[in-house]
Amino acid sequence: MRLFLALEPPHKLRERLSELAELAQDRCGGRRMPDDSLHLTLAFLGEVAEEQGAALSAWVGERPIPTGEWRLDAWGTFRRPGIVWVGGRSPALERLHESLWAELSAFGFSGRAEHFVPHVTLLRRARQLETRSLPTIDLSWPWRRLSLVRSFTENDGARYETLARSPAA
Ligand code: 3AM
Repeated sequence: MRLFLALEPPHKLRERLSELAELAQDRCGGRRMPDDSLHLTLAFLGEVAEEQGAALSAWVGERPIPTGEWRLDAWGTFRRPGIVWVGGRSPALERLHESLWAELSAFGFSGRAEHFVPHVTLLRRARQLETRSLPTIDLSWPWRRLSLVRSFTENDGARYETLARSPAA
C-alpha cells in the first residue's frame, strides 16, 4: 500500500483552500485537488507492506505530536508536474518533519526529500504556472494531529483514505 504522513486542514480552512483552488484554476487551468483530499504532506513513505502499514498505524495512533500553527502566506509552483500550491516557511513544521524522519529512519524508511517545502497542492497539471495575479493570502493552520494516509491510484487521479490519526494533544 502507498502511504504518507500528513496534516489535514481544519474544516474552515479546507473551505478557504477550496475557494483558492477554484480561483487558481480559473487563472492556471489544470485539475483541482478534490476538497476532501487537501493536505500537507510531511513524509511520503511509498509502497509499504501490509504488516509494516499496520505497525505504522499503531505508531501514529499512540503518538501525540507537538501542536503548532502554520501561517500560509505564499503561492508557489512546481514546474515539472505542473503543481500550483499555497504554503509558507515554518520552523515548527521543519522541526516536526525532522523529528518524524528521525523516527521513520529507525523504522527502516528512507526516501526523505532533500528539501522540505511545506505546501498544500491545489492544482495539478496546470497549463499556466503564473501566480502573480492571484490574491495575497494570509491563512492560519493550527495543527494538533498527524494522519497516516493511504493513496489509491484511480483512473482520474489519486484517492486518499486516512488510516490512523495521532491522539489529540
Ligand atoms: O502533498 P503533495 O500533493 O505535494 O505528489 C504526491 C503528494 O504530494 C507525493 O506525495 C504526496 C501524497 O501522494 N508523492 C507521490 N509520489 C512521490 C514520490 N515518489 C511523492 N513524493 C515523493 N516521492
